[in-house]
Amino acid sequence: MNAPDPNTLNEVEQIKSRSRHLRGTIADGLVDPLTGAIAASDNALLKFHGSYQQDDRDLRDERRRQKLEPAYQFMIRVRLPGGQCTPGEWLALDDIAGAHANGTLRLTTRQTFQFHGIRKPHFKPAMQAIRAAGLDTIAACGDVNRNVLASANPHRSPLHAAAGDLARAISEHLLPKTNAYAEIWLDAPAVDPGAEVEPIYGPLYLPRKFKIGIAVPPDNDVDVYAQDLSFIAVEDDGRLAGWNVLVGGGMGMTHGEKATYPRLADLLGFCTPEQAIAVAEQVVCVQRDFGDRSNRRHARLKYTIDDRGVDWFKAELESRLGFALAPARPFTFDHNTDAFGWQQGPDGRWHYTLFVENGRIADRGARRLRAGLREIARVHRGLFALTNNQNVTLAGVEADARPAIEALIAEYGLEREVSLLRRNAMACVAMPTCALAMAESERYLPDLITRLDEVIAACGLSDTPITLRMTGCPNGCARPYIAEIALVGKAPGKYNLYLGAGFHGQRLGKPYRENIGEDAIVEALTPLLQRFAVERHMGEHFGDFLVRAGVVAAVAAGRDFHD
Ligand code: SRM
Ligand code: SF4
Repeated sequence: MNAPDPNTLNEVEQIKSRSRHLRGTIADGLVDPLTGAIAASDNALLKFHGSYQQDDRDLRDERRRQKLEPAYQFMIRVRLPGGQCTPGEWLALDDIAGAHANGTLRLTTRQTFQFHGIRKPHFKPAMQAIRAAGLDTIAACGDVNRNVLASANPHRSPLHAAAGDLARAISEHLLPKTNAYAEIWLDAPAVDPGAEVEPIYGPLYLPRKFKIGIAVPPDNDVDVYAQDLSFIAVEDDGRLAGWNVLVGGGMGMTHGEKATYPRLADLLGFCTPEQAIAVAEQVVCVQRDFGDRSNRRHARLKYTIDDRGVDWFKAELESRLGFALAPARPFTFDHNTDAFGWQQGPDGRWHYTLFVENGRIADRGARRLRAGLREIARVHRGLFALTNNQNVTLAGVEADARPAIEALIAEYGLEREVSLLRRNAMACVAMPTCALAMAESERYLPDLITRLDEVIAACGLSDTPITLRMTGCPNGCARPYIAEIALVGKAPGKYNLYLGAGFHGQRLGKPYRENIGEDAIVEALTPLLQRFAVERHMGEHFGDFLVRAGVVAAVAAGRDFHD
């Protein structure tokens, strides 16, 4: 393990180094009755435990006027590799949402649950309830390997099952080993932090977050090109032959800072099923040793690879592995979206994918999503498989169990007629909980889509799938730069518009308009959709058309994104 130069460590690295393996003073902060917050330095550590301190931004101005501290609250993110959740776990998480959080569950773009609006007195009880449900939140955030994604629904095929198994195995293998989580949240007896060892991460953990996804073609639902490390299943006669390996994807950037950019992952080669865990570990270790610990905006693996070159990275990885990756095998993706409604799997069981607009599970109006899914959890004998697009699949339904589930879907108004544009869209959380949001996203995209649907219908494009993603800031939590239409928050009510990405996430979009509001967004898109309707080739996707028609240039590499 290379020791980083202590003189160049950024502030978060210094907090980590003093933290006694992620303990800091979190435990003291939790019982401090004078504030709803915890110490600022503990905020950096809290992430490793799967939580962020936030405040309700809708209330900020009013509380400032009243000279009150912000309405502090906590977001908790569950670790759920492969997005697999049993009905019992669903019921327990639903209870926690009601007892400790804001009464909603939020399905994320990384196949797990978030709770919002947890006040300090409820914080530890919520964490304990999650553990009592058999789940945890360890490393759901922080400078470590995060929730590992897998193509949704392990019941769909043996390859999907293998992807889910690998997601769980990698997640376990790369968990931090510190006892801090058990001590702070679960009242476990304290151990001496000085005697603890993090065999994979070392004392400073990683320079930045690290993300892994595992895909089963032709679905690119995990968006392999956006992950730090991806595995793509390669099939041989219906069996898993191994995995293609990709490295160096990422979405986050900062407006106006050209040194930051989204980047698509590079294909490195192929490994056998037995080699996959070692590959994951050693990719993490290379980044641990060479990632930038002085500048957090330059600390993701994508920059390590761009600075040193893919060939250097592959050689470093292979020297640590002690074997060379085989040449990558052919693969084909054709979409990164979900298939909705009932589908039958090869074993005869049924799977029902439910559209959850922007991942928010709440009881609103006639569509009582939270109550309906709770009732389904009481009778469902299969899995709840969270998708990578903020939706949920009721997986593994026996034919004789279908009618009961269908009756509940109807009773709670869960099935909703929505346009293809809406079904394939994603929005990040943004306001009012996200501290970094510059504009609305989850709360606003539904209304914008209603307007865009009219344009799309007038163009006769209602049956043409187009991907649209919105985020409230350039960090890219809904992976916008690989959606055919992307809107990225710049200021309240204003967005940058990016166009021309590949339909299954294989090409970055390009900046098209800056800092525009709703009318200008509709005005910019309308003539392009009209041209697309008339001039497109058979089967051509919107993003491909825009590049062919010269509306935007294809982005060759992330570094060229802003030009
Ligand atoms: Fe994210 C930070 C929400 C997926 C890139 N993300 C945040 C925070 C925690 C804001 C903060 O740091 O204070 C957001 C909390 C909002 C809230 O109130 O809940 C947040 N990110 C989300 C979620 C919930 C969006 C959603 O609508 O589902 C997703 C949770 C994933 C999970 O379950 O683990 C989420 N975030 C992503 C993705 C997509 C992905 O991973 O596939 C990305 C882009 C991919 C990538 O990492 O490159 C992403 N989030 C970021 C970044 C920019 C990272 C960078 O390299 O620059 C930040 C800010 C940061 O890390 O400094 C961020
Ligand atoms: Fe917040 Fe920005 Fe992520 Fe949206 S993209 S959740 S606004 S950090």
